Amino acid sequence: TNEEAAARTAAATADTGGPTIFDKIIAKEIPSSIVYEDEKVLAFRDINPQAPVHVLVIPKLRDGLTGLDKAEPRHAEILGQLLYAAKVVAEKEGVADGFRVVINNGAEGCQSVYHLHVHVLGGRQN
Ligand code: U5P
Repeated sequence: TNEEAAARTAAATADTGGPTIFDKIIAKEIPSSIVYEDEKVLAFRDINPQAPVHVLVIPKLRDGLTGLDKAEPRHAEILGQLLYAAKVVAEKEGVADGFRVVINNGAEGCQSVYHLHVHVLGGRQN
């Protein structure tokens, strides 16, 4: 039934706190097109772009931040660094005058990778 299919999808995208594909991207075991990197943050092109510019900005250390809903006061600094990096990415990609920043949260928020990531989307009218 549709309900069973929905339950399976939700389970498949549940926040288990386990490793994600982004660990391998951070470790460079999986190649990615890196746009920006510093000590704390990695930004790389989304493998399935939804806009001409579609970059994901992630913390190198997840530190419990499977999703934004897990944010604690100790995460304030990295959260600010991610947003600042999103601005740097937009400038580097030439879309600083028009871009969107999106964080999907939870199965019902269409989150599919449980390592906090900020989508930077630009390059066309959003
Ligand atoms: N994604 C990648 N590389 C991967 C796996 C996933 O770029 O190896 C991207 C998906 O294309 C998707 C995003 O846009 O990660 C996860 O977004 P969300 O649906 O969890 O917000």
